[in-house]
Amino acid sequence: MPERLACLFYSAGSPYARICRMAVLEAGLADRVSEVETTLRDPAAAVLPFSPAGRVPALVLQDGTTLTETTLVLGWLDRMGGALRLLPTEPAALAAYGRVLGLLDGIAVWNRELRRPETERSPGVLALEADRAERLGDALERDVAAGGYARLDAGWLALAATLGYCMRRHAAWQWQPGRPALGAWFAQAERRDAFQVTMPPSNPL
Ligand SMILES: N[C@@H](CCC(=O)N[C@@H](CS)C(=O)NCC(=O)O)C(=O)O
Repeated sequence: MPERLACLFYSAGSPYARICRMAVLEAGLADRVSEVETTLRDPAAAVLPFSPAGRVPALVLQDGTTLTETTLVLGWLDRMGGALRLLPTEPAALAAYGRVLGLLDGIAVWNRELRRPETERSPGVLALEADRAERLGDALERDVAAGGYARLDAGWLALAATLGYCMRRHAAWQWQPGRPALGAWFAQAERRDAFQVTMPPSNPL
């Protein structure tokens, strides 16, 4: 463990880990949470000795406890007393965060399917996830047009990470056409330093 209070395992391409990485920066906790990059789906992954799930984000606390799952990590960051309240308590803001996680989980399944050789891809899964993304994209367009996702919290971070993922690593979903409010929202989100310094590498998929 580095000399900080907690250590966040991440991979540069992971939108889930990016939510937590942006949260650390936006909450002003970067001097207390160090970052360690790990490979994924790799028996030699640096995160494996700390978490048998081998997924990111994983937050290793000073006593060796490892927290996995983005929402639990955000909850812990809140307990570290940063400048920002990340996990909302109001139902509408919680629902907004959950809506984006629903989109991101679907995109992750869709993207995993696309990583298979073409002959092994399930057309049913691809169609289901494309439909889900379109539905959620339309709902988010309405939400944002009505003033949603204005506060910098878990929902905001998840939306920025998800749309950012689609821009650079999941171009299979063209979320922008017909969604001007979401496009304008993303344009302001991507100007933030925390978004810029956590930019994932682009992927041809
Ligand atoms: N439900 C988890 C999802 C995390 C997740 O799936 N992370 C991916 C990277 S985007 C991962 O670590 N994948 C590696 C694997 O599946 O082995 C969360 O909310 O944090």
